[in-house]
Amino acid sequence: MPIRIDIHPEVKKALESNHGVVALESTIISHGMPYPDNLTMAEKVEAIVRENGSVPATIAVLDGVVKIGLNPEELKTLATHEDVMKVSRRDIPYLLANRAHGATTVSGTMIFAQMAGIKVFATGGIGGVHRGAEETFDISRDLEELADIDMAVVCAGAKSILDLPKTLEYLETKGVPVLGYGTNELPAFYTRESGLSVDYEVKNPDMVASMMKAKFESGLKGGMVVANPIPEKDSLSKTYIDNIISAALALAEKKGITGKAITPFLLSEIKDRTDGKSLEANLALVYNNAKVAALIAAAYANQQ
Ligand code: PSU
Ligand code: MN
Repeated sequence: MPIRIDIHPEVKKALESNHGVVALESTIISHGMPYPDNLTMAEKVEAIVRENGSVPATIAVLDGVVKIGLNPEELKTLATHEDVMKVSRRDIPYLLANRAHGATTVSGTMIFAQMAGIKVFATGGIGGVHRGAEETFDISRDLEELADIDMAVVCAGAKSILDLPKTLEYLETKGVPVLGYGTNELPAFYTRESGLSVDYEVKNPDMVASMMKAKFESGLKGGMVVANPIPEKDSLSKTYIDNIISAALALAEKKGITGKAITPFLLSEIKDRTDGKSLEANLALVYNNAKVAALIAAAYANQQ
């Protein structure tokens, strides 16, 4: 049973004519936000990528077929269907063999984007080393794909449900540069500050494109993180959100939630505890990342 990959004609044409293409994940749609905000978000992100000179390719698996670029009806299925798996690398064999629906995490999306030849990916936040990982061993597969796959991943850093210093150490071990987009501080998703430094500050899309070219053409293997801070006006107060995250983490522990369920649980718990303010911030940072990724994809296409 060969893997079936269906590349949307618009994406195919863009790839063939060396036009910028931005991969977009689908776990954020099916498991990261409630309906209908998730669908509005998915549509708006695609529009923003287009407005900024690239073609969007939202990636998911429907009935066991890998979709690179979705039509409006397929986006709606992902946003509303009850039975959509959260898919990282280890879930792919089951998903394909059983012709199931799957929403791809950063890990899953990178794998399929690479198969299609896409080099730039926009998301909200990447997975990383979880707090308490020294006990639980919970380290997201996202970090391994970043280590292996030639791709620039634009995100708003990672939220403090993770252990950010350990996540940075892990990325260093794996040879993944963390670039701050217009900042030398690692953004922490809902906030612009984390107290931690990025490896290098980049000032514009061309600088990122040049580093991508240097890394990918030298055969070094692996990706890079482009950490793009949430716009000031949309950011939340650090002490406010950190307290809420701590409470959500304590509840997850009390309930014994582990594995792939923990990130979606925390996201939904944080949303409820902030009366939706975290969701507003999440939407704003995703839009900001889509824009920057579109500009980077266009700049990278220009340098080819
Ligand atoms: N972080 C967020 N929002 C998300 C995710 C992470 O702020 O929606 C999703 C992404 O799809 C990411 C995945 O790849 O969670 C990581 O899951 P895990 O921690 O189970 O590896
Ligand atoms: Mn995990």
